Amino acid sequence: MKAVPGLDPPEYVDWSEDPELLREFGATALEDARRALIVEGLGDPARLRLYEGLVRNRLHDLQLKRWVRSGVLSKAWLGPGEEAVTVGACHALEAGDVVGPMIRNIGACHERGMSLASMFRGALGTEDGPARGRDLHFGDLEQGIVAPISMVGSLVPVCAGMALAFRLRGEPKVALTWAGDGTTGTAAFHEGVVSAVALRAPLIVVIQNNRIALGTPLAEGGAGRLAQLGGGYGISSLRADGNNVLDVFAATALARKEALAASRPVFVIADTFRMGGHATHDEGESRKILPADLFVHYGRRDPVRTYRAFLRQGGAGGEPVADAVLDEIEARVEAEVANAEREALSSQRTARPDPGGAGEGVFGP
Ligand SMILES: Cc1ncc(C[n+]2csc(CCOP(=O)(O)OP(=O)(O)O)c2C)c(N)n1
Ligand SMILES: [Mg+2]
Repeated sequence: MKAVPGLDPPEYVDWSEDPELLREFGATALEDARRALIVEGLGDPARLRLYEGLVRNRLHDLQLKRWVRSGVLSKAWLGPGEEAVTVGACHALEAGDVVGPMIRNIGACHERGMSLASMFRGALGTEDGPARGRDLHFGDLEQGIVAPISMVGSLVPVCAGMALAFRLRGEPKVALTWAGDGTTGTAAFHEGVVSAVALRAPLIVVIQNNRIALGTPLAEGGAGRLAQLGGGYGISSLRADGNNVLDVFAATALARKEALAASRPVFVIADTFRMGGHATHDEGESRKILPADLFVHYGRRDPVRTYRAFLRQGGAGGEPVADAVLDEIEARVEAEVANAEREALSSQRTARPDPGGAGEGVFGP
């Protein structure tokens, strides 16, 4: 896909296909026999839907960044380089499952059914947006999307409760939430996982290790600690390459099976890297804090471009996909983003929130 200099990380602007990395991508997806069965059994339409989801997630974020640059928004929380962790996990779920995305997983909203226009209205805080202009933490419970909670870790007990409800009602559904590497240190994360174990709730927690929490890099050896985390709770941890959408998909599909069959939570530990900042305001700081070679390493493994190149080449049970097919997907999503942008900007002009209604729908002591 086309890179946008100044908006995309420089590593994506300079990106070129590397046969060795494509070989590595296919080998990772097939390394585990059970995952290989899932990946090889994915039909071409499902493989292309994964690509479409990655492109939509990337272009959604680029649109928000454009708005920051042009002064429409003051700040945006984006996830360049981490899209496969969201898209791969969402696509492994079934209808009726619920998701609890955090800011880095906003792609879960569109991949689970929200329109981009609604999401952009949410970002612009319009009265006709999902939070009616109150907050940018939005979801849509009718579509099984729990709005993010600002306090990190708090979605783990919430989703544990939802998973418990599914088990008590005898419904074969799971709740899935994401927790960053930093979030795994919170009391809420621990309480949520311990409750899910004790109450036998079919919960999936995707631990999204992007190696940093705000401005604090994951300590040396931290990835090893995360990989061991499940052992402490007596539950499985399925490690996944967070830049490989097929691997995240297959690991999550296995986690879903286990969570339902054994009525217990399962971790998927996805290793990836934050190519941007915590938000748009500290991208430069990130480049100072984190070693430059990490940006080079993960930049070469852009989850969107690498997957596109892998699809073109064919492998892991898939036929080679023509450039025209992939270009058409990108053009369709670009048009979707452009239409959604127009609709949301129009709402910004015509549907400003009424300050008099600020207290409506707010619950508190
Ligand atoms: C309980 C709580 N403490 C602190 C914060 C401020 N804060 C917001 S995001 C963040 C870092 C989270 O890091 P991580 O879990 O690794 O997720 P990432 O941002 O890397 O995706 C912090 C400290 C918060 N929102 N909630
Ligand atoms: Mg992190």
